[in-house]
Amino acid sequence: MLEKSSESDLSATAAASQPPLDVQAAIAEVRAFIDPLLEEAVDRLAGAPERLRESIRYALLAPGKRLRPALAIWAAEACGGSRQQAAAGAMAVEMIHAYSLVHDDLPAMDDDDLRRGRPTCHRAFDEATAILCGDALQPLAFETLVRLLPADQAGHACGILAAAAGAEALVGGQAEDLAAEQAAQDRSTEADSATAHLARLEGIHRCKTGALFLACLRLGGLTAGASPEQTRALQRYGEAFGLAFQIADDLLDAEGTEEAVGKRVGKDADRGKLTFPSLVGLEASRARGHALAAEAAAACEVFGSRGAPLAALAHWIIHRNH
Ligand code: GRG
Repeated sequence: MLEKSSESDLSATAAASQPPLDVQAAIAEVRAFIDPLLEEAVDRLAGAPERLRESIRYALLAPGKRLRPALAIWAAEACGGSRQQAAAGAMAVEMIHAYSLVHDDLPAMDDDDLRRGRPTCHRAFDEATAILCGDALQPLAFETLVRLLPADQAGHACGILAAAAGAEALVGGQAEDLAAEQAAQDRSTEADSATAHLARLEGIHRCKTGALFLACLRLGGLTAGASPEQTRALQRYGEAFGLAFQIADDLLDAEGTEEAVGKRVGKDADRGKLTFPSLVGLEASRARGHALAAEAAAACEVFGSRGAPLAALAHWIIHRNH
């Protein structure tokens, strides 16, 4: 399904005439490709203390959706590259993502017991091990890029990932999110207008969630030698996708079940957190999510049929129930 398309496939007309893509099956295919590579990266840590290594295996190979590897691989394929070329970037972003989830679940942050349908890392192991597990996943991501990418791509790839994971993106977004939660509890921002709240919320999500999604697409594009036009399309796709994903995540927290989502739900409302549904309501949130998904899919037109998995994922993301 995700094999490289022949030249005759390349027009948007051809894309439109193809059968709809089964996103779940395509994601399962990505997982079957990437998980053995992630497992191998953990096995390579033979010199690490066993408990630490097993916590890394537990966090990294937990049954998540593997959306970030899928984005990196499908971005590369959209630009005419291969999944093999995209593999290092796909592995590295999943390592950063896994670390961020482990740390986010810690008692000092979200204090969660359930993640990806299983006890969180600090529950399955202990708090110190979970902190160290996240600490170890970060250098592992950069080591993976340097070890597996051609020398002329590795430095650029490390820069892309470092920017997305750093204080002006993922970590900064988390800090802002924690501060916003505290402010909501203190009721110190009550005077702010809904527009100001919405702008703050979108800023948090651009950093906390969107930056890593964009990094997946940039890494995929880099490894495939994307043209400037393709790079711009990936950027446009990523910006719309990131926000659509977050709106869907908020909707799942408001309406989903713990069984389907694999983590505690309803916690945003419990904590008075800023979310799209709390600011604009469920229906308007859903409508915005669908509009953003359509915008992301439209950005894929430049790729012809090779962009079909990315386009289908954008629609799936807002319809998903987990
Ligand atoms: C601790 C630096 C640091 C950052 C944490 C990832 C994160 C930032 C917080 C997680 C809390 C959360 C629900 C964020 C919203 C978006 C998000 C990252 C959801 C989880 O991503 P999925 O749905 O997860 O792709 P799976 O488990 O499928 O990989």
